Amino acid sequence: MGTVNAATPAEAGEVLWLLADQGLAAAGRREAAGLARRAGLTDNRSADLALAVTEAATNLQKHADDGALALRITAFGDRAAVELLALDSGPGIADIGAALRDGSSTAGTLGVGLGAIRRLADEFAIHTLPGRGTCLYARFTAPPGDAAGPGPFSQFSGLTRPIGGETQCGDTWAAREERDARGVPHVLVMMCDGLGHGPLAARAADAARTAFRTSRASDPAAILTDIHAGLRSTRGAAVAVARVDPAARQVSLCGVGNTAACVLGAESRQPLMSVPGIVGHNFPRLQTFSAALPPGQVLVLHSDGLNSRWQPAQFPGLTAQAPAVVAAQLLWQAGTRRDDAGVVVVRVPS
Ligand SMILES: [Mn+2]
Repeated sequence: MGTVNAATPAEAGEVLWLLADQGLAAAGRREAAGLARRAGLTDNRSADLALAVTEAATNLQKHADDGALALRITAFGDRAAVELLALDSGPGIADIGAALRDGSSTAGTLGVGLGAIRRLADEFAIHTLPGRGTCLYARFTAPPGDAAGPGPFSQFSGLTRPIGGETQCGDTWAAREERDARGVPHVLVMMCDGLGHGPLAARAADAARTAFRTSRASDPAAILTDIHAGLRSTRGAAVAVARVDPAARQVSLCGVGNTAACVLGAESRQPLMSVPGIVGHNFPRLQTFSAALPPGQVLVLHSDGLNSRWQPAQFPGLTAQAPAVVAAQLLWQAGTRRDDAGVVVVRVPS
């Protein structure tokens, strides 16, 4: 079954993590301006992004016990965007509707507030957990046009964060939508945890992304076999590859080593198992597991930098959110800073 169209790939890129401290707004604006230039945002959109970063940073400093901004460029084909995530372990927002109303700045002084961030961004989302924190997401898309609403940006996304003290991350993800010879679409997704951390783990992660990108296979076990070949000269990794068939609402996953995967519902978590081994070095007999992907549920793959004891009931409303928000909230709430952490999420349009 030949692949005729490998459209809409997406990969983990560099994520700029900025921890909340006194200089957060200025540092955030400086990094955002650099990303806006590289992504090709117009001057007006770059200014809008700077305003959003300022407000998000001020919110974190005033209200959060612990918080961070994450900024990155996301590209799908010829479309690029700058994405802003603001994550915190603060009290949460009791009344999001009120917080989003014009003029109700949570920062008190700027007078722009969350409502302004929502108005400025091409895409905006917020997910709050009372007593535990808030995840805010805003996307600023470069010309030829904004990509708001349904489209590749809403189908899959992920997030990585390096272990404390490192800038390079050994955890990575990649995803793409393909069509088979009859034009039927499916989504392929990879989660990779390079052994250890630091530059050598990041090198294994790079090799896994390259092998995933260049593999012509469309079956998880065959793609994983290609990744194994691509990782031979690296220190190796735990890798899982999944295929989502939207029409059949079916997921199949083939994984080697310690990554986690599940179909996540509002109150359910259906695990998909990996087998022990090290991709690139100690390649076991592969096994592929399948599960249904019911409407309203999402596929989640994550590294062992997230505590596997998280429960769906701890995240009310999360499965209704965009994949970028699901990934970010899970990483922030269940991730450890003592290891690289990575999450990737696939949502099938209902
Ligand atoms: Mn790890």
